[in-house]
Amino acid sequence: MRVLIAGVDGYLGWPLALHLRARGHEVAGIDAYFRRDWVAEMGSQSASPIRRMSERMAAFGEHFGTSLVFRRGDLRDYGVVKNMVRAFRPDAIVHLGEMPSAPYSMVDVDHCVYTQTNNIVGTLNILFAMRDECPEAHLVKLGTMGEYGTPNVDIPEGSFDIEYRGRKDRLPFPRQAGSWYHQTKVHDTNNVTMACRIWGLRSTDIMQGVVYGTRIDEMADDERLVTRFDFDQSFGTAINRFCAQAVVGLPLTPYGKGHQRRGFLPLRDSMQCLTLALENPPPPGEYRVFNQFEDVYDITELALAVQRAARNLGLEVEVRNMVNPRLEAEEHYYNPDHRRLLDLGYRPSGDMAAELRTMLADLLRWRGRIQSHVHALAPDIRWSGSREKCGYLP
Ligand code: USQ
Repeated sequence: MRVLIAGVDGYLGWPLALHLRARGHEVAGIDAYFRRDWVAEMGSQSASPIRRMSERMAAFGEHFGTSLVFRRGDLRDYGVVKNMVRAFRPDAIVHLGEMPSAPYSMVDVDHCVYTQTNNIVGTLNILFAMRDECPEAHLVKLGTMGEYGTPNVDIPEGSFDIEYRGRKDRLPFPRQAGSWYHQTKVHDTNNVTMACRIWGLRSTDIMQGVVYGTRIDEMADDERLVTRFDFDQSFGTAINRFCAQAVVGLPLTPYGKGHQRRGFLPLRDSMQCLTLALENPPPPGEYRVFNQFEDVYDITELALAVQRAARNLGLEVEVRNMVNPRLEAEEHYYNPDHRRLLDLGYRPSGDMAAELRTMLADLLRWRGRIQSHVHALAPDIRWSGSREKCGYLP
């Protein structure tokens, strides 16, 4: 299969290129390196020493005996997207090329508008390029579990059956995003759904939980193939930040009450699921949704799991709750369905403790890179609008 990855320089895009190539697929990628710039804007860097794309490509060629087709380009430019699609003629496009941080989108009006423009326009350009150049192709689009928010009822996979005044239908489950970033994914969902309905495109929308981990088997022990690992207040997820805090000896910081719940899955399982979606496309005209995560954890449980894994490596760290810079429910019901990928053959690797050990061991090697940007761990982007460092709670 010929697969075009939009956002191939990112945390998921790069390992996906390796994973698909190892399974014999032909892979092309497009990226404008914006993630590197956004993280630099946050005063940080990837803890893992990711290489320039030219070095990544050289290593890719050595490992797989064939080069990665790569183009540097901005998805907001329709000409760039259309030309890439026309030249490569993909059977599938995996769209990972969006600005993925909730805090970054909440900084101010400029960051909100930038996030919405970047994400929504990029997706629209891909949809139009598909209509005009490859209408048979399958769009695998990265959504987020955060589209659903934290409703007080069970969350189905995308849609639910409803009966109202004696009539029945299947309707999209209400989306209640909690950040301008998550809201872009809701808008994308609406746009992709319509493109499938009116143009007969096919798409899988992946409502993915928080992905964690530093490696997949295809990286072997070649550091040139490593993927990025962010820990700053915007691009570091809670699990990444806890691991980074542990290796530099800072307290782990659940925000507020610390009972926010999220679905998690390891990087290697995210690769497995994206591949299952690609290799089992829906028929033309179908828009389908997969909720993609393995286990649900409360943020405090997560901090305690990182604390235990760190202790096993001889690192003693405290867990100290911090003032919450976000406006969100700090204690809530959370029970999403996730059957469809399991039905397709997804086998969860399921061992968070083992994955945390590997992450912490990798981060210990890269400790100097975290230490030199340790200030980036302290949150000050308040969702109410101010910019004031958050202290620990008593
Ligand atoms: N949190 C802490 N302490 C920290 C950092 C975060 O308690 O030091 C809390 C946050 O307040 C939040 C929860 O942890 O309640 C999760 O935050 P996160 O930054 O780990 O994840 P989130 O903002 O939800 O976004 C991440 C990815 C995003 C993806 C999403 C999937 O950055 O791209 O869409 O996870 S999901 O969470 O399922 O919506």
